[in-house]
Amino acid sequence: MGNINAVVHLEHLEGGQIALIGMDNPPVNALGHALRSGLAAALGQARADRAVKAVILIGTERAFSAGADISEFGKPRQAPGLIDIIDLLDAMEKPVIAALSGQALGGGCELALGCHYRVAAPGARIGLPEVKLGLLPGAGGTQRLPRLAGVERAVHIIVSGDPVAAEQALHDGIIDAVLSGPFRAEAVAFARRVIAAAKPLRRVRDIDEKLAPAKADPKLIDRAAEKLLRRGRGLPAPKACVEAIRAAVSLPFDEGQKREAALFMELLNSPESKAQRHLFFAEREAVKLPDMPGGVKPKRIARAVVIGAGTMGGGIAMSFANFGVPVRIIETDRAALTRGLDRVAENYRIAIARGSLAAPEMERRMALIEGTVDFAAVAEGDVVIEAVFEEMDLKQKLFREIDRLAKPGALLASNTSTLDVTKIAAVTKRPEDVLGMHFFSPANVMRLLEIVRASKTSFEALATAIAIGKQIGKIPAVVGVCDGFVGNRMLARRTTQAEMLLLEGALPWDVDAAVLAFGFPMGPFAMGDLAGLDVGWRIRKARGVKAAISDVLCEAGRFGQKTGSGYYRYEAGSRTPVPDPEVEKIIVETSARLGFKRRTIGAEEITERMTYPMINEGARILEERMAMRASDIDVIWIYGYGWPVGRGGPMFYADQIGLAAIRDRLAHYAQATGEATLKPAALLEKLVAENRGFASLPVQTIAT
Ligand code: 3H9
Repeated sequence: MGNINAVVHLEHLEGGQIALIGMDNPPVNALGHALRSGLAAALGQARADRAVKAVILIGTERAFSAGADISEFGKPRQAPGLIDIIDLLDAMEKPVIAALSGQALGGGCELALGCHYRVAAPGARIGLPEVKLGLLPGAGGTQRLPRLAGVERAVHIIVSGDPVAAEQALHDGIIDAVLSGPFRAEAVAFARRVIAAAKPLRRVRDIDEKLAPAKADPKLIDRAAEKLLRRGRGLPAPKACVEAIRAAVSLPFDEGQKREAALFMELLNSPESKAQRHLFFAEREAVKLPDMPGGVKPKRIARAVVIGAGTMGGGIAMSFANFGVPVRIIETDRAALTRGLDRVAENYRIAIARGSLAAPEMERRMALIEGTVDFAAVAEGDVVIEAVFEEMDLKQKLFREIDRLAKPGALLASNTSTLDVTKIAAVTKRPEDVLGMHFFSPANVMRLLEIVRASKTSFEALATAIAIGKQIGKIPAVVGVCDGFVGNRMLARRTTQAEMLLLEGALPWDVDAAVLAFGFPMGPFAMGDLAGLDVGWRIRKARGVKAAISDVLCEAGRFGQKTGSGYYRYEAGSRTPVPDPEVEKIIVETSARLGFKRRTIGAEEITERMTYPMINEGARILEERMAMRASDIDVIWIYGYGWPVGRGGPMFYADQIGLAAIRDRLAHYAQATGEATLKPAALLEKLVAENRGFASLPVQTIAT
């Protein structure tokens, strides 16, 4: 309990010369109202106390502060605001030292920039990640950081949103020292030195030297931002960040700060930021199981085993190695193993060539990946992940072997994307240790990890899978056992509609253009060509299902990029899809053969049919309790399938559009096409009748 209020305390040290203001608002010192008013009161006392010669502002080991309290955005503002506190710091007549440990992010970093000195513990992370919430640093960050780090570095830090380590921050001029040793005592010693030196106060707002290069060369900002803006894929926040930094260069400090505040308010009210803030919390919710008993702890994972050195197995192995976890890949024959390991090495070499990986780092990672053809190596894994061909018999056979060899208590996971994990678990004597860990291709890049809870999976196994996901930089979401789980099950609805649109009158490039315009990085047909059309063709043949156009293309040997033609054609050595009159001919003929009367289909209809049927399936998934919350589905589509972040995921998007409108359009398309899956789901009907959205649904347990 603090002595100023519940989250702030004030201590007098060194005979009263040093006032230490401590922030303790668990878990990460978000700057909510209590913390802000506590700080205002503590600063007021320190200012009034004549004995005080210097002030230290300090947080906890975990966080100096993770910034403004995101859950307060969109609610009425309560004074004092963060800018008021930073103004108080800035105007103090005695030196204020920010002592940064753990995370100093967003408003937390801005608080520190408002102080006269900044010192950090080794390993502290300092940054302005607001752009990832669709915002910009709105409490002076865009004005002060360029004054300390220079415009180029500031553009990089603010527009990427990626934090820097304390050592880098020192190099950039953002902080004054990295203190090793007991942090609090060292910070006090630093304050003593500041008092002894009695130098005039150095306010960041008054520093101008580092702005000079950008003042002399107005294009410098644009050059620094160019690449980062391309990565921002048209979102408004990255552009606004650049505009605010431009204001730091071209306007006096106070004017620049006004410009920053205006841009911040615009972003705060934008639909994109609302969506991105929704995702911030959704990501964290997706791993919370309402029925998880208290005290369940994940097991420690020191070594992983991956079975299968195909594209998936190799990518999964890389995911472990990338985060320092030793991993064994098991293959049945040496040639396949060598091919798999070569592919892994090639992927790393591409990363080096692109400049995203340092050469020694590749060596370190490759050294963590060890291949073998000896199945007995299964015994080494704390987690064993099977990534072989999608065939139930094969997987069951493997799991019998894994059960025989794996160490007691090891987590046993299948990377299946479609098969019933409960049936796989049933062949072992330890179904409680078995679950699905569904990675997305390319597994070393895609962040989504669907964790499939089978009927007997234990809570400990689930907690361990979630912890592994976090350990290797993934975004885990727990789902139930059903065909295609959550992501692929919804994707299948879109695929059906895409094919229907071709039969009814659209062409692949019309559909892809509408999906691109919606914000996806790729349309379904270009995506199909990239993945290879033969994969789905083979699965359909095995299941006795048909897809009129895709089947005809495959029969003609058009498997996509790998054969130089699919829904599009490709020039030799190029990955650029080129519309192909040959495909148009095939489509028109197939439509006619099947008795369709082709019509012009507008972009609006295409967009609706590429999104609403997925939302409908999402509603069925919730009805069947295959997902715990609507927001989990959003997380899956954002991180696994490239749903545009600015639209917050399919279920969030549905709530923004209004469920009644979606229900009506689905009912219309169901009637017009006769397609049964377009019929509005019962849950959708119920929510419309009750005038509610998906966000109003309470969290539920996964049905097992
Ligand atoms: C800002 O500062 C705007 C200003 O420029 C201008 C204002 C005028 N607020 O991630 P974790 C919660 S915008 C509210 O699991 P980790 C989080 O939801 C802000 N809550 O831990 C979770 O709750 P729960 C700019 C927050 O160790 C719990 O804390 N700042 C906030 O893996 C633990 O979080 C950012 O964007 C917050 N600011 O990672 C930083 N931060 O336990 C956002 C966290 O109920 N935060 N929570 O699920 C992060 O990036 C990570 O949380 C952090 C810790 C790296 C700090």
